[in-house]
Amino acid sequence: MKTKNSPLIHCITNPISMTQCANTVLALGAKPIMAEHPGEVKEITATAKALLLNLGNISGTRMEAMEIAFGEALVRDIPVVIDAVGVSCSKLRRDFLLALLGKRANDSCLVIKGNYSEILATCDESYRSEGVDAAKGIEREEVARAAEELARERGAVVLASGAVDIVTDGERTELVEGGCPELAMITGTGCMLGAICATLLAESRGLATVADACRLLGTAGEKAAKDSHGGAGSFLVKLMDDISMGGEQVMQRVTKDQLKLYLVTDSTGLSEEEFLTKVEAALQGGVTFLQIREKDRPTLDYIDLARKVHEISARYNVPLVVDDRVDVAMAIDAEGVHLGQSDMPVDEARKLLGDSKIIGATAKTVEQARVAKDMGADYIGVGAIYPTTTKVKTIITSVDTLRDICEKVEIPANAIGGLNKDNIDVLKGVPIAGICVVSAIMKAEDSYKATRDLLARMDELEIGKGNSL
Ligand code: TZP
Ligand code: MG
Repeated sequence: MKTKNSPLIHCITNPISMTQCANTVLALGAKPIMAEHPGEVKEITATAKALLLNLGNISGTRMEAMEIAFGEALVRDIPVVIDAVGVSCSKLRRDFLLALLGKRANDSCLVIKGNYSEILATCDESYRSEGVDAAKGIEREEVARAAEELARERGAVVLASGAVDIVTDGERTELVEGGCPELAMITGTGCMLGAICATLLAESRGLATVADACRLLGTAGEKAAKDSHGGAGSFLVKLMDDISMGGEQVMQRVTKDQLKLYLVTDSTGLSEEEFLTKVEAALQGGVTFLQIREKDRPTLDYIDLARKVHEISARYNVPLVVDDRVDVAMAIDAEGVHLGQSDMPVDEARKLLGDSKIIGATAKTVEQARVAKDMGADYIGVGAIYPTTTKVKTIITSVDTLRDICEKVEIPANAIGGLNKDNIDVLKGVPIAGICVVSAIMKAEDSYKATRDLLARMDELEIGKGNSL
């Protein structure tokens, strides 16, 4: 996720990783300023969209500057991330952190970040660890309890970073898995996480954004580890590459490219073997996204079939979502769900599924699409564009409405309904991410060929060329 409006991020941070933090802010499309002279920070913070205070390698000058900048951010309701580096090994830093927190009398946006030891030390004066790294063998549960208590007490979001990151506002706690040991191989990756948090918070406040920041660094780290073959130097270079070039990709639960040719399955009239063979042929042909849609199947059978489809789709690295049924999606750990207007509301589903799962929504108007997006949908299915022979309660949606949705709602939209290679020319020039089909592939004699033909026609017409918003 790149920032949209290049916000200015004021970072007062340690010199060890200052360049990395500045580059991280830049990589996300924002502007860093690392000012720390006590005589200028008030003025600088006043113009910033977020403030990062990192207690690493603290100095008297920076402490003074941080107090002034923090006061200014509180007055101006600017989001602040305090990275509690070293509070578990330094009484000076711990006392300073608590003094800072004591100055905050409003409910401004505040994130308190630390590794497991630092969060424990913030809560418990007697807790100590050696150096700035977290002690080994700390129970995650214990940290989660401390983080939740700290979040409630301070009215803040607390991020306890570790092998599993804990993000909590005291009411809700999200665990973010991912990342890799290589992130600890070089200095400053924790500081970079603080910089990512501050940057993203400049445009979107809240717990979900902090969790997104963790996910972004974790995913970029995993990719960098694969590409750098164990070298610490090249790991840092690759990590910066992934944050800058892949940032957008990393943050999205589903990319436009993945939505290009979206197959909604239908097992009607097919044996299980025929059905699975067809689905696999479509995947071989290049289907980029899969939805399992079974209307009349008992739950037990649905789960069984969905699990089999998921085993296949995983081999092709294609996301699988389940139509309507959040429970089935959870049971088989699918990549997400697709929800219609009379299904579970997107925000309720999000609570059950967590922040990492894809939620798609059906919309037939700009208003419906907007509501779905605001509730946390990742993409929209719009249709039916043409009358459909598939069993579904739907009405026709015009291409004009589809275009309107694409232009006005900032998540990818796909067209659906009666689409096949001979009639998708009406979609040329409409900024959709892709198309969804059932019959064009499921009812084809040769699903592999049908998929290839559809993709070829889409390329001819330049449909799904990543030109949607
Ligand atoms: N929603 C709107 S149209 C449709 C759904 C699920 C069915 C599309 O099927 P087909 O066979 O591609 O027309
Ligand atoms: Mg549905």
